[in-house]
Formats: sequence, structure tokens, C-alpha cells
Amino acid sequence: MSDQISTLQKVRAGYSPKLPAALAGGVNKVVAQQGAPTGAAADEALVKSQFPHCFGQPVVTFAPGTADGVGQRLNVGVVLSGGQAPGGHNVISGLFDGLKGVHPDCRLLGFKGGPQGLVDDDYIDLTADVIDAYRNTGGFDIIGSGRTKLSSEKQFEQVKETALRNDLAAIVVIGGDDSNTNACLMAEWFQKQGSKVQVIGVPKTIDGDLRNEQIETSFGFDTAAKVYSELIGNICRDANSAKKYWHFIKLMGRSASHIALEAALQTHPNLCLISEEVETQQMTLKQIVDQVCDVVVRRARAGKNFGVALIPEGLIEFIPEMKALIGELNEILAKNKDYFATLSTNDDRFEFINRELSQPSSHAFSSLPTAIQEQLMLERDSHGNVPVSMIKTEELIIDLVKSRLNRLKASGEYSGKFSPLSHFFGYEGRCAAPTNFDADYCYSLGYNAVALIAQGLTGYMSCVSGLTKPAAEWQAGGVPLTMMMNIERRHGEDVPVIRKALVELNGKPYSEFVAHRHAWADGEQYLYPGPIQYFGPSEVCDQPTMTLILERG
Ligand code: FBP
Repeated sequence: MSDQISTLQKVRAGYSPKLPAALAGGVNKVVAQQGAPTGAAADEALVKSQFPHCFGQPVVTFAPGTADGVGQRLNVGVVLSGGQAPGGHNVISGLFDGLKGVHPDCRLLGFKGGPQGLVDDDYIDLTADVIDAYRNTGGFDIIGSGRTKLSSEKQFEQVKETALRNDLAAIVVIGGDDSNTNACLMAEWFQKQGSKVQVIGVPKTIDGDLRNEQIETSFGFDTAAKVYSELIGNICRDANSAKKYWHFIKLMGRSASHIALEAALQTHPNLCLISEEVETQQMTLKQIVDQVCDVVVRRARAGKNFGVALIPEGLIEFIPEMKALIGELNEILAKNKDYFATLSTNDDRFEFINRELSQPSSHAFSSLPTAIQEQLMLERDSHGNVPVSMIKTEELIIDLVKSRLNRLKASGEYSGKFSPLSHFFGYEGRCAAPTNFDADYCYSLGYNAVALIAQGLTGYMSCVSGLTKPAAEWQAGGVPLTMMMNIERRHGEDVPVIRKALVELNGKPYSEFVAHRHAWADGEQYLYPGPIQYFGPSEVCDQPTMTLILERG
């Protein structure tokens, strides 16, 4: 880390994150209460058969106790997995402080570069000096992150050796749905081996799709959505000042449209596509383009050749014909990985793909511009995900809207001027300094993970809930990872994975959006949320997301 830090960083280093009352007295005082045995999100029998040891454990809640004394000396390993999310450093500082409260000689080992660090036994000792330099900062640079998928027997053996060599009592995996699925596989594997090494997950992802009844939100969503909303608000103001551009803004978030929806609720753009709605209504790409054109034409008739449209990153995967195409591509690329890598020209690749695709998918593939075809063929990550952040959906929509408007112009139905600009907001928000909410939430999640370890639990996710209340009233506890699982097709195989939470079309955030979107389309009811504030009135600095307020407030 650079020895030069900004003034904000200096002052922010002194911020003391808040803890739920159950944890505020230290981990050694925590009293655990167990609920009833749990099931799975779906496909219960199959999930159970894959996780015979971890399946069915109860939800655990913590209450403050009065016990005194020192706990056991523990060595704990931590790994950051997957994409960056604001607040990761605070999870680690919460872990550190929680452990030191258990016993001053506890050690926290930070495995470098994601799960691979566990395999390679590549770690740094997270001492007080290291931790203090990263408190309340954004980023994952304290130990780095990675997307290695741990699932093979060999990898687990290597992790076991790492655990033995370092006398690890537990491993904490800070990650999204896929990484936490892996955490569960690892917990199960250790149990099957009769090993005492515990594995605890922490819900991370700006995408906001790792949540369920118990996990109210993943960390990082709050900060990232607020960074994007600030930028979108600024663009809305520019659009309304210059009155000459249509801005098409793609927003990160992989599959689910939570970020786009949250940003729409915070800024009131003229248009926001919601992937889940597109899928439910089985909308074709053409219908989506028609919908966008309707708004552009209506505004043009009112003399307004400008506007702001939000496009969720994952949209393409939700358009039925594209979904089928991507599903087929995933299978083809998984089954022919080595052969595909030998094809050196795009023509060869297209020819091979077209030969393997079904007729409707081949038709859908051929209808796309070459650049999008190439982006759809990019290598999948180790979990089988299409790299949607690399697919320029915003440009695809702009191109198709342009063509349609030209046709409308030719037939005399449109006489406006269309000057589109494309943007992609993703990486801008993933490493921002965490909001007060994320700083407190992340610190609590880390501290709480230590309480789960101290209780001897494994295969659990750290859970802090009641998040629209003040932090002292937050509930702390743990949720069995198997409880969130179902069976999905990945890399051409049916496997148990934590179910991604998509935008619910009968949920309050979406209903709120639907109630207003027509007025937002025609008017300029833009909201300008401005930059994240760390100091000042609580209603400015401590508000959770609109999504959380509408869902849980
Ligand atoms: P996680 O699911 O690992 O949290 O990743 C989130 C994310 O930021 C997605 O929104 C995005 O599609 C993806 O990572 C980008 O991946 P990469 O960092 O590999 O470019």
C-alpha cells in the first residue's frame, strides 16, 4: 500500500464501525440459540445427497451473554473470492478484532489471490499494523482476490495440507454465490474426512443477488449502487442541461437487475430495462428495441431529443432467444474447450459454432453484429459464467434503436434527432470506500464469523439482519449454506449451487418502479443523489438502499 493517503482516508481510518448488541460485548460472551432443522431452496433430496454432513443444520441466532474469561487460541485463514466489493477490508478487520477478543494470541492468515492462495499455502500474517492500514477502505488489495474454483479432490487435499501446516481451526471465505457454494463443498469435504477444520462464508457481491429470507443483502451492493447513482444523477443533469444526447448506461450486476433497479429508484431515469421482466414477458430483442424506440419517439414529439436509459449488464442472458443461444454456447464451449482453443480465426470459430448450434440458435447468433458474436464466445469463468461485463449490450441496443428510428423516419413516423452516447458503470463502483452502512455491516459480518467459529459451527454463512434498524439492533447469527441451494446446470452438468436471487416482479422495489416509470419516461423527474457522504446528518450518511428500505423497512 502506498505510504501516501488522501485526507479522507486519513480521517476515515478513525471511523469505528458499529456492531449489533449481541456482538458488542465480544465473541466470548455470545450465547447461541438454535432453530429447527433446515431444508434447501429447491431440489432438497439432491442437495441432501451431495451434502450428507452439512445438510439440515439449524439456523443459529446470537444473543448477548455475561460469560467472562478468555477463549481458545485459534488460527483462522481468510480468503477474498471473486469480484471486488466495497467493505471487504472491514470484514477482515472485523475478523481480526473478533479473534483478538477471543484470545490475544489468535492469528489471522490472509491467503493471497483468492482460493488459489489456500491451495498454494500463500499467505500473509494479518497483524495489527497491516489491518490498521486498511480499516474502512475500499478494495481487496490487502490480500487480493481470485476466481479459482475449488472442487477437485486434489485441490481439497492441498487445502487440507495448508490447514494442517498452519494449524488452522477455520477458513473464512468472503465471496458471492459461487464462492460460497465452494465454501460449502469444502466444509462437507472436511467433515467427510473427519477433519475439524471449519468453513464459514461471508455474503459478498455488488450484484445484490446473494440474498434470501435470512440474508437481507450482500455487502458492497449499498456502496456500489450509490456510486453508480451519483454518476447517473450527474448524467441526468447533463442530459437535461445540454438537451441533445440520449445516454445509454449499462450497469454491472451480472445476472440480476438489482443494481439497475436500485439506481432507477435513486435517480428516476427515462428508461430502465429490467432483465427479469424481459424474461417473464418472453420479450424478444425486437420488442425491447421497440419499447425503447417508443419512449425516444414520444419524447422527440414533445421536442425532447434527449434522455437517460439504464441497461442491466445481464440483459442479454434474459432475452429468451439469447438465453437459449447462450445455454447452447456454454455446453458447446465446455465440451469442446481444447478443440475450440486451436481455432485461430474468427471465421473458423463462427463456422464451428454455427455447425453445432440448433437451427433457431444459429439464426439468433447470425443476426448479431460480429463484435457481439465474438463477445459471446469469450471464455467462461471457472464457474461457467459468461463474462457479461465484456458484452457491449448498450452498444447493441443503440445500434438496433438507430436502425429502427431510421425506418420510422423513412415512413414519416419520427422526425427527431437521435444522438446516443454509451457508458458502462461497473469497475467504478466495486472498490469505492464503503459507505457507513457497508463499513458497519462488513465489520459486523467479520466479527460475527468469529462467533460462528467459536461456536464450533461449519458450513454456515455469517448472517447479520434487521438492517434497516440502527446497527445496535441488528440480529447476528448464522445460516446453513445448504439451505440456500438448488440444482443448476453448469459447464454441461447438473450441480448444487446457491440460488441467485433475481429481482422479484411481485416485490416492492419493482412495484415502486412500475408505479412511476411512465411519468419518468416522459418527464424530467430526475433525482440527483450526489456523492456518498461519510460525515454529517444521519439521513444523508446512514441510509440503506431503497431496495432494502422498500423490502424490509
Ligand atoms: P462476484 O459475483 O464475484 O461478486 O462478481 C461481481 C462482478 O462485479 C459482476 O457484477 C461482473 O459481471 C463480474 O464481477 C466481472 O468480473 P471480472 O472482475 O472478472 O471482470
